[in-house]
Amino acid sequence: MYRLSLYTMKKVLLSLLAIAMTMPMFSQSNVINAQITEKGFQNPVIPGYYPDPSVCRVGDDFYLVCSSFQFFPGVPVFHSKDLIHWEQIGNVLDRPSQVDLSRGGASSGIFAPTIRYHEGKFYMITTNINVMFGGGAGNFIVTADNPAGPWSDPVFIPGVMGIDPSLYWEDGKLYICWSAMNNIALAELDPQSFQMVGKARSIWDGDGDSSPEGPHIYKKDGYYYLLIAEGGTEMGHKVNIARSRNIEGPYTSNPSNPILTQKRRDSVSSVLQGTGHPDLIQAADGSWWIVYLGFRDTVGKMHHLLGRETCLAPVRWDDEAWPVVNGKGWVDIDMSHVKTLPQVLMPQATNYVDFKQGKKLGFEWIYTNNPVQENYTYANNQLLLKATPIKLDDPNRTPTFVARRQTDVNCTVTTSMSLMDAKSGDRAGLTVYMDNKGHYDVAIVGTADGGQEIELSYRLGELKHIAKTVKFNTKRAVQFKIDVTNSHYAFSYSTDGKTFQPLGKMDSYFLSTETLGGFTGMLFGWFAEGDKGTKAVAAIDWFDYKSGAPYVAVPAYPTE
Ligand code: 6LW
Repeated sequence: MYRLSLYTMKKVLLSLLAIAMTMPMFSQSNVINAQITEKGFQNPVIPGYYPDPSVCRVGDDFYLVCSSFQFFPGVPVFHSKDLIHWEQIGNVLDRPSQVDLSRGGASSGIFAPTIRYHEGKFYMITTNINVMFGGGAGNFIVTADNPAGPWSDPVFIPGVMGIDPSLYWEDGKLYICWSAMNNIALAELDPQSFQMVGKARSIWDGDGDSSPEGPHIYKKDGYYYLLIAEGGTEMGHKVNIARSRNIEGPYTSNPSNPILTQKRRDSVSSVLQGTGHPDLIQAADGSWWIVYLGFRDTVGKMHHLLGRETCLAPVRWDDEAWPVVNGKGWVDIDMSHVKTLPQVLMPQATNYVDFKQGKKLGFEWIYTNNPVQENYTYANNQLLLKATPIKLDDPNRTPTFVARRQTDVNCTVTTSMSLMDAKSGDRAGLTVYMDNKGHYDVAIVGTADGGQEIELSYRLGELKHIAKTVKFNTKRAVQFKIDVTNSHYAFSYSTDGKTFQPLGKMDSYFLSTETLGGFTGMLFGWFAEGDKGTKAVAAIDWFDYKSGAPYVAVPAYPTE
């Protein structure tokens, strides 16, 4: 079902392509740390919904970008010295003038980006699916002198019909390759105007699996290597490679393809599945690495929650000059056997957020579509969220909603908030959010008698249900807590910040990507909504995200 829905989604998108052929961001920095091992590392290296990684290197510094879909700001940028520990240093698309997300629903918007460094400049190229749906040129380039930004406004490239564009420079020429549905296409771009020179040509169909996509071209020892993903971004995802002496082909498949797949006998029961969408990088010491996405089947029964996460593996070149991933063509969560680059730790993440002394939300906080910035203000050491009639459930619209990713399987989220000027129909709270069709909410709601209640509710597709209501007749702050394991989200509330009353727990299974579909992953955030004319304002005091015990994998095929 899930496979079908994603497949159908891509099909619809690509058929539309075929037809088309004829806020100021915030200052606080956020850091994500992979688990440190004396030797080696643990996958994912960037946990949580950070898919479709692309990486470039400048000296000893690596920069990586991920896709972001309907969320704003778009395309998070990370910095690392060792490919293991990454710090988010900004977002490429952090001004509404760079990205129109107004028309898209869940998993629309910004698809896979590529980041490259060329002669002193950074380039990021990606696809805005919303623009393509509108019949426009969806692929665009932005540039920057500093990967932390500011990045330029976009230059769109008409004639590039497809997704997952990538750039390659040689001898003053600039090439673009991309996934054009059933094949990989190549064209030359004018290096200044980024417009197409001549015609696009098909250079490789892949190895016969569905969805040849995510192409990148590299040159090594006289060969052009064309690295792609095939099989679709679900369980059958894999990495294939071909090469040619000529950039335009013909390309010859590696006889040992796929060079990465978890569909092997030894890896099919690993918790890490769906590995694909890769990018290769050579470190300054000459070693080769591959970044790729994978998802963790943590719910069991082949269901995952945290989205597709950024992973890493070492690469060597065999005697026939083909790359070998992790020595065996499959990967693990535990990569402690790997000899790494000298490890350089990044500062700890700022998981506790308050708004004292002018503090604001950091780079890692995201909104759906293009947010209305006036609905998010700071006053009296609080973040104020203005309720609007646009609901969390509404597709293609921007509700008052701001969230961060779930980055641990086990974690606890707590917040303190109050709701001011609430009437019946007004609602503000903390949500466990996959998308507008799937979320679990704990909220303060206004009542007809001018009072307030606490409400636990869910939306799962067409199912909407209020699971519990608790009388709550004070307008002081309430604390909401969510205790998270691989199997459940358990909700509780407190009025003194110490004693929490349980409200109920809900299964993670039903919020999983396999149940709801889509390309994103779980978020925790606040929302504020009401009926027409609402004057309600939610006031947030603080938010605390605490990582729990590291997840201990259960077999992907439970034996019970
Ligand atoms: C992306 C494609 C893919 O454009 O899924 O996993 C699409 N790979 O390459 C959305 O992430």
